[in-house]
Amino acid sequence: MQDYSFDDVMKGRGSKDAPLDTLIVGAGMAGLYALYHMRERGLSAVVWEAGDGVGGTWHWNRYPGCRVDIESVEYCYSFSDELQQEWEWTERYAAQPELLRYFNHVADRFDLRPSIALNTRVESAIFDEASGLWKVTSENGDVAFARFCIMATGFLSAPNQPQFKGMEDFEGEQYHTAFWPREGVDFSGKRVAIIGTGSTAVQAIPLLAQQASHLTVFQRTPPFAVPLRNCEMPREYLEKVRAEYPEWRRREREESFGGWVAVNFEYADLVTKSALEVSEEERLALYEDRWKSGGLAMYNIYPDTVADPEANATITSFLQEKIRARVDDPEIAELLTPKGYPALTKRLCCDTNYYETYNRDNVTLVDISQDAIDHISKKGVVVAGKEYEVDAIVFATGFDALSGALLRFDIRGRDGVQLKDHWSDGARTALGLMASGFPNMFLLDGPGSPCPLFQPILLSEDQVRWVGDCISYLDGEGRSTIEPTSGFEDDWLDLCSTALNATLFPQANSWYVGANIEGKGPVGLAYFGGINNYWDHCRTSADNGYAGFTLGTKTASAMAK
Ligand code: NA7
Repeated sequence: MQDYSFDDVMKGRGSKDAPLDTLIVGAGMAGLYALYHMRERGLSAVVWEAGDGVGGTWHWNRYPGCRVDIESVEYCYSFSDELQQEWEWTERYAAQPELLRYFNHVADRFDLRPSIALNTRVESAIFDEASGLWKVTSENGDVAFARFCIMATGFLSAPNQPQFKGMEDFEGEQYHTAFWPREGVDFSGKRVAIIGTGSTAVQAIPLLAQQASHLTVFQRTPPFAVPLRNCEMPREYLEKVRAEYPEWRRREREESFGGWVAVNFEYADLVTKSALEVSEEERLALYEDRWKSGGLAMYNIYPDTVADPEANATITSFLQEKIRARVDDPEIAELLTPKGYPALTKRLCCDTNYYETYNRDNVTLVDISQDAIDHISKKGVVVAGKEYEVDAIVFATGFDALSGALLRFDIRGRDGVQLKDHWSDGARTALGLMASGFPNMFLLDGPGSPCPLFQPILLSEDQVRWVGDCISYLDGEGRSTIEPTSGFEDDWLDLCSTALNATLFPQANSWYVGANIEGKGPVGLAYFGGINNYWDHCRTSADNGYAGFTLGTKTASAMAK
């Protein structure tokens, strides 16, 4: 692996007179493929990446237990069959180090590194109307100009760090799971607090409990967690999927959530019935089968479980009983059993010995659903007048999802309008791909896309192709800019809201709908109308000369160049 200096990456590229075709922000899963694809199209492309390595999510999240909860054979790129055939996944669900190796391998195998400027955090991206170019500036003071800006900034990449009173007074150590020290942390003999019980905490808690002298878990909302059932990758399964990849990928794209096809090391049969159409016996047998399969297979089930309260109640009570059965102390079991919101509407967590961890003597569960954390003292966490003394606090408090990363730097479109102002009432996009007033700026896995309910690698691959086709179209037609009309953006927002409101998802305070961040949701932050419908909309627009978008001609000053 050889990384290149900023100057090497940018050599002779990206000036106002010789702009880049594309500047891509972020070297995670979406940005790496965007770079590959734009190059394949003969477009110039560079990536600016804030971190000192590639891999995005898997570069930053290094907390104990961090692993993907979509099967490894599915949670990987599909664009290169050679890559699919050669990468040797070692576990059914890859752990963070293996995923990081994979994305580094991709960067090397496709010779992407010479075009990736690491340690280059974007400070601003400003559309210059006179030239029709994006001017991008890094925190280091570097400047580049590009015809198109592709935001591959990640949908779970802006960590949510609640500001508790007194945090700065705490005398022990504090960590956020999304900024985990590279060298790891040794909690042996220490009293540790963890705040949050989402997917991240559910992965970390069993391992923290094994190491710490005592672990205190502060739980605001109990999650629904199901066993992951990770194991070494069965050789014959890997071979089978490799032999059948075209069909797996087709089904992932067309019939499922893009990577949640596998059940019991097989394709899942697509269930189209209502949960209420079948006998209780049949329904429970299917739930049991999915539960035994492990992981997100519980989603791959009667579709009305996410739309109809009565149908949902059947899976909610099934999962509640599974939780109670795993915890020895009935009072703790009740605290751990979610009530008051439908199962599946907060993302299911996938666990390895999560509930059993509460049967250990060195673990305390503190319910903060009624009495929130009051403050952090010098010695620990204070709730309802009681101080829990600890040596370290771990914040597993999630992310400002989808729009968060795009609002943490200065993006300005036409007339100097800032994206944060354009989105002051919530993120608005057309097709999840562009925002009105921000010409030639594309979003990958962004707000208004189906990303939260789809496998993000596959979605971004397909979005990148849409973007590539769009740029080729513009170039072919001699057009210099594309941007959605505000009417199209309004319509898309309406569609997102209508689709969302036809589901039970707004009933939970989750990142899916922005409700985990104060003042943000619940909003139609994503497209919940189904992946096939999503691509119908995207294709229809493209096939009709990008209907819903305004295409600009070259400005006089740009023509002169
Ligand atoms: P999540 O799922 O958003 O979980 C964050 C957790 O932190 C959740 O339990 C929150 O409680 C809790 N939280 C957040 N702020 C606070 C405050 N102020 N006080 C107490 N507790 C708080 O994030 P994850 O990182 O676990 O997972 C994100 C996704 O990554 C996951 O869905 C997978 O797709 C991968 P709450 O539930 O809001 O009451």
